[in-house]
Amino acid sequence: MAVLARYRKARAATEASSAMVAEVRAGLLKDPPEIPCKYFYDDAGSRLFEEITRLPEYYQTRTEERILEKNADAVVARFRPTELVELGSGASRKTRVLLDAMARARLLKRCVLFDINERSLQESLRGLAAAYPGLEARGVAGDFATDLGAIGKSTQRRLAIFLGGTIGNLLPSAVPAFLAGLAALLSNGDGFLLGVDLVKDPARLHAAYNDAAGVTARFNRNILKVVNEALAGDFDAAAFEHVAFYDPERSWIEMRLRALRPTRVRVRGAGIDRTFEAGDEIRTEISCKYTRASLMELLPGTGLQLVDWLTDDEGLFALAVLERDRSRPTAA
Ligand code: SAH
Ligand code: AVI
Repeated sequence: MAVLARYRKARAATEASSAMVAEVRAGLLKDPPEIPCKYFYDDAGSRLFEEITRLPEYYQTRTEERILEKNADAVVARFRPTELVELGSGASRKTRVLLDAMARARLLKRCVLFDINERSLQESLRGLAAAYPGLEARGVAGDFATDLGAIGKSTQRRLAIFLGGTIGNLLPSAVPAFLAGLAALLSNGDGFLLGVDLVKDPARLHAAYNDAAGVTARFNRNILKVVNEALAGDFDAAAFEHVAFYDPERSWIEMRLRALRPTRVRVRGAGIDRTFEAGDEIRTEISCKYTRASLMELLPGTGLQLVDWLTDDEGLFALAVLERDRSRPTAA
């Protein structure tokens, strides 16, 4: 059977880069300044994230994979999907656990990957095309906060997945609208698996974001190189140190870059010229940690309801099994 593996961009490159100018400018003018975390993921940043997933301290990836392996057949039996849709797909390794379960159930037909990094999409699509002959695989490159509509509706029964705890990188206040946007791509009774990192001992969280090998620090500083390259900036990454701490009031990890000495920065493409004093910080990421209850608070009005909650023995990570509300009319 012919293999279809293609990808397209949700927005023209010029539009995406003018969005970056506006976002980086607005972020750096904030007090305290910030750079949106989606800009971590150029090719080097995506490789560094993959390295993070293999670190002994970063329990998230391997824990989620084990939960998936244990439950994939049951999830597939429940929703009987013929099409898998993955947001923030990255290297798409865990994707295969579900594709295998769909293939075992003789349901597998289609797969849609959505990611901001085009190379990750291309490599993942190539890998899936080779591993699953006959799979109709396509990719959409875009920002899941704004471009989900580019995925389009489907007549297939869909299972959407958003793994890795990436939902935690959105502000909780932005999550309901994001979930409603995702629900609009589904039909009544379709499923959605959402990976959430759970509230736990702060020491465990601290270790996961301050690994001994310093990979997370390199990942964090890489964002300055991304800004320099895309927007003619002159950030000296060596003048900033990695900071990551758990904020128990907000239940999130916050990553920052702290200036080690006074440093002047110009980002010509974004019209920025400012000095950071020693100790000044730029927020680069939040990573929210949830409980079943705090996640459920975000669901009303989204069109999604929680039908199962799958965790590991230590309660480190959870897969929320959500269903597109059957009582709602499906959007046209
Ligand atoms: N799902 C994989 C990868 C998680 S890393 C896993 O569980 O291991 C987060 C992924 O989301 C990366 O592949 C990154 O490129 C992508 N990403 C981050 N912000 C994004 C955004 N705003 N829109 C689309 N993709 C994004
Ligand atoms: C992709 N995301 C869920 C990761 C996280 O843990 O928030 C990104 C990351 N940041 C530091 N380490 C990993």
